[in-house]
Amino acid sequence: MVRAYVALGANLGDAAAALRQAVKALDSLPLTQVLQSSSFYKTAPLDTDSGEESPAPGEDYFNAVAELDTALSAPSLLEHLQQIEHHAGRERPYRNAPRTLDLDLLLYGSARIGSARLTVPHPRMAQRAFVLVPLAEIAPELVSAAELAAVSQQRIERLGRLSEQG
Ligand code: A4P
Ligand code: MG
Repeated sequence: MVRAYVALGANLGDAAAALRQAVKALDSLPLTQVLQSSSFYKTAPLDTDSGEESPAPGEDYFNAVAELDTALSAPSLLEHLQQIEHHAGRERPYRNAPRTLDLDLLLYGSARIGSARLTVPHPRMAQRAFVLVPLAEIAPELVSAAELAAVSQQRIERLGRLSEQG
């Protein structure tokens, strides 16, 4: 089994429901179980190329992070994540477009992967409060105080635990 972390994001439709559904779908993947998931967070949409808050159109995001144990390979896990996105009605009209569900593989054990389809650790995770704050909630040993301080200007508001969401 490999310990993996998946970032969940949504800012179209009922985003909270999309995240709740996604955690269930992750837990239903073959050879995989969700050990814990973070609170939901309401976050300002970021243009992640610049790391600045984006003026681009779009609602606030709901974000969370889930911790998994999986015996799937990393490429297979990515494929399953994309299937879950697809089932949630994800369309990709353009980069950083609003989305019903985005699932990013943050960490896959201690693996370093740099293939055409998959980069792990996720290359932009260190610039994103919407990843680091929920990750630190469930795996504090993985996020340093310096990393959190570096993204402290980004707007992020903690909502309830998953189990408390409607
Ligand atoms: N890919 C490579 N590595 C990975 C990985 N570790 N996990 C490839 C997931 N996918 C990975 O992703 C494009 C391609 O990345 C995939 O085909 C896969 O092979 P995508 O999900 O199709 O497209 P995207 O999400 O629009 O692009 P990208 O680069 O994933 O965007 P980001 O970086 O995910 O940013 N603001 C807030 N507040 N909250 C958010 O959740 N999300 C984004 C999207 C922008 N701003 C946001 C948020
Ligand atoms: Mg993505």
